[in-house]
Amino acid sequence: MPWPGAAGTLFLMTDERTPVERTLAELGATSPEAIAARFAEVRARFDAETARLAPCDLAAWTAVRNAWLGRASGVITAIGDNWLKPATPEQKRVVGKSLNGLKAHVERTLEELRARAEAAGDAGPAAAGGSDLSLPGVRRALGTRHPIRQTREELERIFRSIGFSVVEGPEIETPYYNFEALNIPEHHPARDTMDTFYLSLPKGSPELLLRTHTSPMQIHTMERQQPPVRIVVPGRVYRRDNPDSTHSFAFHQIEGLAVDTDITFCEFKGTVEYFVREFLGPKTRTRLRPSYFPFTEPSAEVDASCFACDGRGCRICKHAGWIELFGAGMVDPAVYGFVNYDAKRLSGFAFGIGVERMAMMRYGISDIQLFYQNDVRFLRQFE
Ligand code: 2NL
Repeated sequence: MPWPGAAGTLFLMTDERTPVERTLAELGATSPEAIAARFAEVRARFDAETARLAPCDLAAWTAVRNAWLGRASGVITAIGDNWLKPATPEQKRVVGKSLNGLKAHVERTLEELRARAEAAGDAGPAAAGGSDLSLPGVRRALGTRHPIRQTREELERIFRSIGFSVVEGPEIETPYYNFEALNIPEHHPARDTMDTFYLSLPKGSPELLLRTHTSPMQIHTMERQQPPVRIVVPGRVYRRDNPDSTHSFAFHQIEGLAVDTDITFCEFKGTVEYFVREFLGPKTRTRLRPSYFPFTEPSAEVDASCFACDGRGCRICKHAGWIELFGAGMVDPAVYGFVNYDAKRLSGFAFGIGVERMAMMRYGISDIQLFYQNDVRFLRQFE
C-alpha cells in the first residue's frame, strides 16, 4: 500500500536536506513575504548558533565561520546556488537583496566575535575560566635552614677557611671502621659509653652498626689517600643514650683530622684556638685540659672562657669561668698502623665537635630535644 500522501509531496520523510539545500520552489516560498520569512528563519538560526559561542573558543568560532561562509559548502554559498540561481527574474531581486543582507550580517557578526575573542585572550585565560597569570601569586612561606644545619655550615666554613676539605660518609658502618681501626678493641671499656645500635640481619651476615662518631670516614680517607690529609667530616651519629636535656640517641658531629710529616702540638693548639675565636669571638681564651680517648695520645678537652661572663663566673659556666667545648688530641700512632701510614714519619691531630652542643651555646638553648621536635615556634627564631 502506498504511503498516504507520499507521492509528489515535498515532505518525504526520507528527505534529510536542510532548507538551504532545496530550492525556494521546493520549499513553497515564492511570494516576497514567504521568501523574507525563509531568510528570517535562516538568520535566526545563525544568531542562535553564534549566541552559544564561548568568548574565546576559537575552534568553535572557526567551525561556525566555515559552516556559514565556507566557499564550497557554506550556507551563504548554498543559498546562492539553491535559492538565487533557480529563482525567477522577479524573485531574484528579492532573493539577491535578502542574501546580500544576510551575508553582511553573518560577516559583521563573525568579525565582532573574533574581536571579542582576541580581547578576552588579552584579558588573560581567566576570561575563559582558566587562571589569570597576571594576578599576584599565592605566596608560600619560604622555609629556613634548621639551626643544626646553620651551625654545621658555620663550622664547615671556619675549617674550610684554613684549608680543610669537607668529607661525608655512610651512617651504617662495620665494627672494624667504627671501633677496631680507632684502637678500640672488642672488650675495651670505651665501647660501653659508645655502644650502639646494631642492625638485625640474617644469621651469618657480617655485623653492621649505626656509627657512634664520624671517625670511620677518616679511616676510609686515610686508607684511600696518602698525607697530607686535612679533612672535616660532618654528619649524624648514634649512641645508646636515654634522651634528656643534653642527650639524644641521634645527634650531629663534625670531626676533624690533619696528618702530615711535620704536624706538632703547636699546629694542634693553633688550629683549635683559631676555631674557637672564629666561632665564639676574638676575645675568647682557650684552655686545654688533659683527657683520654683511645684514638689520641695525648688527649685533651678544649675549654673556652665563658661567653656569658667572660670568665668571671656565672650560672652558665657554673662559676668556673670556663665552658667545655669538645674533645681532641694528637692521633695515637696505633691508628696509623691500621691504615698503613708510616707512624715514624707522620703525625697529626684530631678533634670531635658536637654540633648540637655548639648550637646550644651559640643560641643559649638549654634543651637539646627542642632541635628534634620541629615546633615552628622554635624554628622560626632562626630565620
Ligand atoms: C669526643 C671527641 C674526638 C677524635 C674524636 C679521631 C679520629 C681519628 C683518629 C683520632 Cl681517625 N681521633 N677523632 C679525636 C679526639 C676526640 O671526639 O668527645 N669523642 C668521644
